[in-house]
Amino acid sequence: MSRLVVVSNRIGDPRKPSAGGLAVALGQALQSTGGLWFGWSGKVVEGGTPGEGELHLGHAGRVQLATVDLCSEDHRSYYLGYSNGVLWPVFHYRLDLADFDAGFVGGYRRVNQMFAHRLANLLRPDDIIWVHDYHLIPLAAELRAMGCRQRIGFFLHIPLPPPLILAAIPEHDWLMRSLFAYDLVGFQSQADLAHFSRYVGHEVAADVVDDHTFRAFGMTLRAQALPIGIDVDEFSALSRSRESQDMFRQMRLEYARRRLLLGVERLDYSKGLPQRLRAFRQLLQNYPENIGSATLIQIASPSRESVDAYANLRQELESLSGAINGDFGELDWMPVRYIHRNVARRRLPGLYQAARVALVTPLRDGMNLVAKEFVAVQDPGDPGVLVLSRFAGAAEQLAEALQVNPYDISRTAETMQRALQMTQPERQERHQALLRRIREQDVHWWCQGFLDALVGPAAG
Ligand code: ADQ
Repeated sequence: MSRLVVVSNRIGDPRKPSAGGLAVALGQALQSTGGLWFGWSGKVVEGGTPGEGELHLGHAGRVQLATVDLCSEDHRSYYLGYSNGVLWPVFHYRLDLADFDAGFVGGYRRVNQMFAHRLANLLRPDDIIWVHDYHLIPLAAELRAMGCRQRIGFFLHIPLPPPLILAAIPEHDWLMRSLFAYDLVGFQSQADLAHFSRYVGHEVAADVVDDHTFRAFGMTLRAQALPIGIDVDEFSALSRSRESQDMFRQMRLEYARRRLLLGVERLDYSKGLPQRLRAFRQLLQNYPENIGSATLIQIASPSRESVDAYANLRQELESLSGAINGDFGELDWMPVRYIHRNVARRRLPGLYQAARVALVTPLRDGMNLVAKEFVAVQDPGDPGVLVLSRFAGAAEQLAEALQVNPYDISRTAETMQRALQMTQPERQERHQALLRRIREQDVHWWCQGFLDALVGPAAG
């Protein structure tokens, strides 16, 4: 059996429960082949030389770990600058937030070259290489330039926007050309795949052989939509942990007379948080029976705080939630609990179980795993309701959720009300259908599906 090599910006220790379903699934795939996981160590070396990160080798069980440090300049330009200040906003349709002229692309290219050099020395001829996400788009092209002939696949965890949005990136042609160095490119949704097909058809005049096969620059690429899932059993097991059950009991006690609506995400402008708070305000205004009862718990964990757009968003959320509490709160009831902290992964299931409604209303999201985690741990006899943005990748799979356009504040408020009032039989029926799909298309299905497509017959 060939060895699997996973490359991602950050690597997780697959043995730790805090690692999450993706790390667990990749960890299992890596364990079975005695594989290698390569990525940034998470360490930033002040004043080091750009493009010269130290390599560290270690082990997690049978998995070999190889990590590289970044110097502060590479961290600034590759990670904060190009990955999170250009690619992240544009791929989430936010051209207004992209910082195109700061010259970050040099650092992005340099770090990809450095990763390729460090990795190439560790590769064996029959390795299968799986590269993850927008930080590493040009990695395969760099590896190929160094003579690597292994099969290389790429999975984009965030959305791919329509061609004219993508084309606003000054280096879009270089980025998209780099994708052709992969044998297989995976997207989260059919919509992303359709954008890719249109882009390469128009901008590159690629030969679109069929829905999944594209020829350009003398290379052939397969592209596929393969929605990422969660590890349902692992997450359900977590819901039986003491920490999770303590959390559930605490919440039930504290909010015994309330109906909880819950939002959980990283604090990010793609997640639609200001719109969600405005819709919640309208819920209280338009349906006053919720006053004294409906409580929104909004967890928004700190993320990329040194990027300006994130600091502004934090202020906006504090002011919106403060205003709702000031206008509607009572001595014994605060409508919004806004918490700018991480929740330990072991406690999350208990929080999901205590909520009557989950609000997953991003303006744009590659997939959104919170939606799936919420469904996975509901009590099938008395489940909560998922309110889901039609602009999350998960919306293609989760048709039985109550879907909303998060920009439409009053309809979102109406849908929150509908979710709060939904009868038990309707909740059960929707939940059953959602859970079935989440189980069928879980993270192991996703992982195996990608690897089968990657090692399948050569694209030609
Ligand atoms: P993210 O944007 O980080 O990931 P998401 O899929 O919602 O988003 O969450 C990933 C994990 O983080 C989940 O397991 C969730 O439980 C956890 N998490 C989120 N907020 C948390 C919080 N405040 N406290 C504790 N845990 C929290 C990117 C893409 C997504 C895509 C994933 C996987 O942006 O669209 O679903 O990758 O491909």
